[in-house]
Amino acid sequence: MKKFWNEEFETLPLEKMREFQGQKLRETVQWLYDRVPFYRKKLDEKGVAPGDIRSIDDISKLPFTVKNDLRDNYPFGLCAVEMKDLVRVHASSGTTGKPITGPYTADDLAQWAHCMARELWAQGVRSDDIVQNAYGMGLFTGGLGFYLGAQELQCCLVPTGSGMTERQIMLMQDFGSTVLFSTPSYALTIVEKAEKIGVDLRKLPVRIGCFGAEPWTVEMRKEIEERMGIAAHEAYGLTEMMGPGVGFSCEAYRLHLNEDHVYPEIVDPTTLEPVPLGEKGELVFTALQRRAMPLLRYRTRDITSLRRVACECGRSLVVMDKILGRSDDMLIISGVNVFPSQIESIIMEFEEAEPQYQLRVFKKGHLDAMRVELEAKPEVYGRGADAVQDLANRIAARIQGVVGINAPVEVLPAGTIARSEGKAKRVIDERK
Ligand code: DLL
Repeated sequence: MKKFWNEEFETLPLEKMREFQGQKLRETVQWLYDRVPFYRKKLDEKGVAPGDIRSIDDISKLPFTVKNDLRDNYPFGLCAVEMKDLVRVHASSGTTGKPITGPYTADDLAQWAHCMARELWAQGVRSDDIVQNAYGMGLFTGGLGFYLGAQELQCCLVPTGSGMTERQIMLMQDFGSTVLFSTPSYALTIVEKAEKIGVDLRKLPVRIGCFGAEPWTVEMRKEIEERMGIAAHEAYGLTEMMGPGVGFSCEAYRLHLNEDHVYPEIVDPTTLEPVPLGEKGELVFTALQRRAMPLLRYRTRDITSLRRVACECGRSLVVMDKILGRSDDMLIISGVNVFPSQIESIIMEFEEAEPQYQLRVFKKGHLDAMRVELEAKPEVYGRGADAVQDLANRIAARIQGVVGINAPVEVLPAGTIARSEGKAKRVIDERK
């Protein structure tokens, strides 16, 4: 039984990997210099010629790319190929204005399928699986990206898309789905609905979940695993780099990056200097093999760290820690940096709390303040108002102790917090 989808690259020794990355970087820089005026100008300004890129270490000579560069060149200004050579365009909406486009050549699409196949294989998906794809199908890369992977493995794909949760559960029962693809928050919505209508998902054939597209804590993973009776795996990616397929968790639940396709760096978001392995900073990616719109040193805004680990799964691919949050989601409450995921971890420590929460950010004088809203398990409400208030007080005290901020906690009536069908909205900004 083969252990890896692509043994050569998934287990390539570091030195060989770096050699390969260097060669691909050189090709990509030349490709962009010859075809994309934006990059030619940027490289000229830095005084860097494609020939100066001799090894992967030379990446530090290259300019960064930021989200605004994509917006300014919307929709296809950064494309390195003609429109006739594109076979697909995805896009991500973001919060404001024009979307970010993700164009693919036929070869880019094949690479994407390959990266997705590595992921699904590592997570235990096989050709006899019935996979229910509940990621949004459309411009979002989740649905069609996972479709490509499932196709590559020749699974039986059920493209439900997200939403219509009762129907998801019915199909899961009727078709005997063995794998679920969705965001973690939507998986939780499915669990909750199933419990409500009296369906025990743990008794169904579903055994693997491939969840991603938003931050979630280890505690949240365990909760979903227990309530669904599955192994909950992780997918990481972004539209600008292909979509899902950038990183995937293995049997040891470590998230490996496909670093032969996307070269990762961690930099200090203010100085843009690289930080040492294991230290937190902003994740930056360079596309090494793409042709339609490869980006150089793209600042993702995601905050995490990288590690070189002798992983028991046998992969040598670099390991990425959980995404703590995005630098633009980072809240500064009474001078303390707070990521929603830190609050999630604390809430999940409390058995009486549901894993449903929202952070409301508002102005208190000149400073930002935050209120935490969550729901309690039904039995807590049964114990009366004092029990509900007591839970709120204990969570607030724990947040004070761990994060060091004074944030009021409100336990809302069951079902008040909007349930997610895609990416959950955790922060409600009332500052404007
Ligand atoms: O979310 C691609 C994707 C689809 C990944 C399905 C995994 C599964 P975008 O919509 O462009 O692409 O959003 C990218 O989502 O920069 C992170 O902030 C966040 N994100 C994605 N995966 C994870 C994850 C898709 N596993 C942005 N953990 C990224 C934390 C994640 N954040």
